[in-house]
Amino acid sequence: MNNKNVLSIILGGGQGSRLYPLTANRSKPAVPIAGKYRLVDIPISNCINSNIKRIYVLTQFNSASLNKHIKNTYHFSFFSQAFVDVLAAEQTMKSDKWFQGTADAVRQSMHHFLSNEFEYALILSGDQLYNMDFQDMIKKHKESNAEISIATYPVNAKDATGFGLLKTDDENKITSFIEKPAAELLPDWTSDVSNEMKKEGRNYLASMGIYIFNRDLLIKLMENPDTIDFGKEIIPQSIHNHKTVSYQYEGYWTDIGTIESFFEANLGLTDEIPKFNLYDKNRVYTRARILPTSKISGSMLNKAVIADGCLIHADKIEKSVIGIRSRIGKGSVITNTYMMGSDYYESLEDIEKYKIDNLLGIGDHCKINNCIIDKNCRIGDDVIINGGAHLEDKETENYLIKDGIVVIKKGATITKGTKI
Ligand code: ADQ
Ligand code: ADP
Repeated sequence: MNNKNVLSIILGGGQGSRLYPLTANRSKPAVPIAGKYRLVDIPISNCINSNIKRIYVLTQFNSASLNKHIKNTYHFSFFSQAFVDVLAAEQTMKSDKWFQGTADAVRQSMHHFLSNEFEYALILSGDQLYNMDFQDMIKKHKESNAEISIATYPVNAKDATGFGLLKTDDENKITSFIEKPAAELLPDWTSDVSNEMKKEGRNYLASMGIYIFNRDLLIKLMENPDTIDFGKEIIPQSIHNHKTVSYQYEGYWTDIGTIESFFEANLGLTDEIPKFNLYDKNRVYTRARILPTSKISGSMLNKAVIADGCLIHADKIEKSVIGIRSRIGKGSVITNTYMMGSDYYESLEDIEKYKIDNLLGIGDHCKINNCIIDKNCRIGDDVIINGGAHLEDKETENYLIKDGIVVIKKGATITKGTKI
């Protein structure tokens, strides 16, 4: 049964500047993660696993890859009312501007949402890694007669300044809220969290940017064109006039909006027991590509996550995620690296015919460490890339260094013998 009460709205991304250069030519929801998925597969899969199957994805720019991915992945029966639709910022008679912020994105798309029957709008962020049962949140929302619910997560002082923080009364009603407070304000924002959280120093209740709004209230709040963001305006302005409750979540949840957090979240999948578990009864959906199995020769693999269709001859792959159709040559050593893989194979005939020097993938005798390699890159033989704190932030035509992580841009060629 489709849940007719709930409509899901995924905030797929603003300009995605913090994930640049991964977002140079694609919208944030289309960024590849975990070797074979796209960022947007996470919130969509959480919705489907929670039996919420009417989903809009709002995005600031319309990338062909996002549309193609959604179209090729989420097929629902002709007889069902389920859908996943991408709404990109569009010019209309009323508005000729891009989405100014999260609330503005929802406002500009309200006419699409209102053509559906729903009681509750579930608003989600598109750049988070987690596995959550939204039905439980909706149940608590109804039981508490709330007009707004916010999912919350205890965080430590280091992380607290990057989030909206809130305080609640004994009945989980939110009594105060501040968006990304300065560090000196933190002492005023501690909450009475469980002993386990206290032990970890996670004394602040952060908004996860996951909201439930009652339909009528959402319509009313969207009437004011001066409110641009949920965190900056809508939530702080609403908590005193509309019952807003906290739904405290204690599972694994992480924001993957920056290169550093994106890198860590991907490499985290190589842990013996990853915090985000893909080997679970709740599936993460993605496009079924019908690729051959991976073929590996002479390699020592340790904590390696290897997607479908790879051809690997490396000496060693350690603590790395290797994406679909990756090719890695003989004698290469790959550590702490997320290689996204390729969109296609290069045929032996083409290599011969066009005398291709730098083949798709990683060549022979390379050493790659602390690196993100976007799709369709060509890394020649004997290349050494050693990311780490010793490297300064920098950008060239082919790569960018951010927080010690070397990001090779999509389709870049790093010629034989290069050292970074
Ligand atoms: P941030 O994540 O910093 O804080 P924001 O940049 O507004 O907030 O992004 C929220 C989500 O909306 C992200 O998935 C982002 O990609 C997307 N988004 C941003 N602008 C958009 C636009 N114009 N169109 C479509 N999508 C857009 C928010 C809350 C905090 C909370 C954190 C939790 O404001 O209170 O603590 O989320 O991560
Ligand atoms: P991104 O992952 O960067 O968002 P897209 O999804 O737009 O990229 O591109 C992936 C698609 O592009 C694949 O389905 C693949 O068929 C096609 N493609 C890209 N480059 C080539 C190429 N050089 N030869 C053949 N197909 C290609």
